[in-house]
Amino acid sequence: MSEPWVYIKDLSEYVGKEVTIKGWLYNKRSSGKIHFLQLRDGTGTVQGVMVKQEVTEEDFQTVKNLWIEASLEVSGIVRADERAPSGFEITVTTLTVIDNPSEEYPIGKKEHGIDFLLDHRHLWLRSSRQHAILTIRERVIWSAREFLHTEGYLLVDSPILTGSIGEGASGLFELDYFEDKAYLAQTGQLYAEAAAAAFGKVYTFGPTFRAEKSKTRRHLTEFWMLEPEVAFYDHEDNMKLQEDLVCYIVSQVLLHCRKELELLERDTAMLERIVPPFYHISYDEAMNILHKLGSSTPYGDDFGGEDETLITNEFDKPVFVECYPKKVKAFYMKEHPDNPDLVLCDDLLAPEGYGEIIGGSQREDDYDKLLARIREEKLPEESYNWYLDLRRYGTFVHSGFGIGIERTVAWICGLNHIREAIPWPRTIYRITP
Ligand code: NSS
Repeated sequence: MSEPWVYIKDLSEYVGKEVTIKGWLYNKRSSGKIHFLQLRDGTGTVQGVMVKQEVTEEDFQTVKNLWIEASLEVSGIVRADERAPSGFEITVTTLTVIDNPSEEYPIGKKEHGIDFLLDHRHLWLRSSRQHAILTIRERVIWSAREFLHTEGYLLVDSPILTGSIGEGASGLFELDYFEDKAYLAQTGQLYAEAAAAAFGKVYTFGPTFRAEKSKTRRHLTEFWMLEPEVAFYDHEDNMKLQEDLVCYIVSQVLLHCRKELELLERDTAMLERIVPPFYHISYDEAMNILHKLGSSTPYGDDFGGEDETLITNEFDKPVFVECYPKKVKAFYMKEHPDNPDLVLCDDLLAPEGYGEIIGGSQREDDYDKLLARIREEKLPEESYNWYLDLRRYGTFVHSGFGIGIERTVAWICGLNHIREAIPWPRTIYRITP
């Protein structure tokens, strides 16, 4: 191979030059004397035009027998072409087959059911749609981390194997740990709180696990969560940080991922609206809205996915629902100073029916109240000794939240199910591939 190996995304720098692309055959069609090869290399797709008279007879015949997803090295001259989706085309000069599959690629042009696609997730990832979604996912993560880094937050990784229950005893994955039991982390929060006492502004980021038997379009058993925690931030400061972070993420996706949003046919007008201020309603107000809209969820319950959808449909931007009843929320949330039945917390609901993408709260910093809550919830007290130390030694007002990466990606991409927002979705029914 004498021509330089280049990536499809960089073709604009090689107009008029001969280059080599290494990749796969995404699609092909022929019109007797010309083959049109759709080539992809992970950075983009480009059409290779192979004219019978301009290549060897052998290369021309070879293409006739190629299956979709054959791996190839294709050399040719780069031409600017306004009609081509990428803006470029390659006039093929030579072609080397690395591997021509011995059978037809299982994912074809016909519509496949979702189970078939999920069973073939390892191949489905090669589609341009999945490429667009995962490119946006990467931008969501990158921009969130960039925002926090720039604002002086320290990333403090939290363990996945833990001995303390983070959110609640239901929904735990439990495993044998030598002579003992361990849990897969539901959250990094408790560790983030310890880190906030050490370093002030911190966040954790990693996979988290919930053994919830929820079959909804919003639930995975393994999902990625980014959890900032800030010393001396109260409930209000906490919501402001959430608003700023979400606005930054959306603005960065709009700035860098136009092509991907277009491919997904996402209505970007709805995303352009994502600027401060977001709406704020109390749990009580949310209940009133729901009851007016005919929901039968009783006062005092947590909202289901359908309730959240109903609420968000009333707003054209994200909405914070604040101060839920204590009994439906986790043990660590701070009791409301004016009403001991409520806690200082917020759920941030994304618009267009998407619902909760963030759960956050001010933390209970009073030793006695926190211990009482641990006992009320019948959590194993001994495993919270270290957590209670944070209230024994220099307790402090602090707040934080968790933003679910997949729910955020599903919303920004306009997906109707969360399973496409993660490369390898895990749900109650799926642990492979
Ligand atoms: O349970 S949360 O509401 N809150 C926490 O875990 C806190 N410990 C976070 C904190 O304050 N540091 O979950 C937070 C977010 C929630 O809003 C969703 O976006 C996402 O995590 N989440 C999920 N995504 C996908 N699947 C499931 N099952 C799921 N559960 C929560």
